Amino acid sequence: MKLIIAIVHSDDADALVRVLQQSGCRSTRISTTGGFLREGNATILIGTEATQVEEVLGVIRENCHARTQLVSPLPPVAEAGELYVPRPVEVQVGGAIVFVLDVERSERF
Ligand code: 2BA
Repeated sequence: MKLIIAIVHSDDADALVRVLQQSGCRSTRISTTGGFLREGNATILIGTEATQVEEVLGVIRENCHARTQLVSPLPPVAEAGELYVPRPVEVQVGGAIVFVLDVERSERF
């Protein structure tokens, strides 16, 4: 068995969970926060048979879209009297960051 961990944009999470459900996959959505942007995203946990992994990855690929976002970098330590004008930089977020892990054992009690 495998555990797929997918970190996705919050706006894509509902559709992804719905399509996974329609495909017969069980999933859990957790509300998470990205360490860099400090903005909400969603982490989807999907326990699945190893033979289903590629199909699940295909569903994730089709339902999660890359976006660009502007970020204002933190100001550097400035000398007194210096003026720092922050220039937003563009970063690309997602579509999805995916980890596939081996599951040693899984039980439902
Ligand atoms: P964030 O940490 O908020 O990162 C958002 C986007 O900012 C990233 O998109 C990346 O394009 C950029 N970014 C992140 N750290 C950066 C840095 N140190 N310097 C420059 N740009 C940086 P993605 O790579 O698509 O990541 C989307 C979200 O997935 C991340 O949100 C984070 O929540 C998660 N993530 C990405 N890689 C991860 C990893 N190796 N381990 C755990 N979570 C990860």
